[in-house]
Amino acid sequence: MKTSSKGLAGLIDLPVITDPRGDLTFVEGCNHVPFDIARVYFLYNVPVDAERGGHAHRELRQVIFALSGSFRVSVDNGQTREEYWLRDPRKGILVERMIWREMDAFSQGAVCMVLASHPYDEGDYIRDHSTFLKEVSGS
Ligand code: T46
Repeated sequence: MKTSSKGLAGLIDLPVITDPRGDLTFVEGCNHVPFDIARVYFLYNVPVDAERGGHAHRELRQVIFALSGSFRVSVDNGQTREEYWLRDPRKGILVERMIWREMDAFSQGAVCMVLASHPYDEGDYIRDHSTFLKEVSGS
């Protein structure tokens, strides 16, 4: 697994096979990402002024990629906030549990792919920032 971390999000670098027909990138759960992939979802047709995310997950771990175009992901652990720009389909960010995330600045036609460690469960979401701050600080 090629993962590095310089901050709140892990950086995932997927392999690429290049030949005259173009590039091929692949991803295997528990190999290129540090969990079994239970769900994959896509965000597309996103208006350039849209803001997505605005929540944290109690258990869910995810890796976020920009398959096409670019967008910004802001992550926050309750103490520190960092921004990452995704624009290369081979490079993703690992967002661990109990990290608040916001996504914006989508380019025209951007496509976001997310690999998730669990099936969808609305009960795993914390959609209120003050609740997040209380839970992440353990109070
Ligand atoms: C995240 C960011 C990066 C489902 O029914 N199944 C699903 O798998 C997902 C992801 C969503 N939904 C429903 C729940 C809502 O009624 O789709 C609706 C929109 O979801 P939400 O407002 O949470 O979408 P985003 O783009 O703000 O957040 C999504 C993920 O939910 C979230 O886990 O980290 O993308």
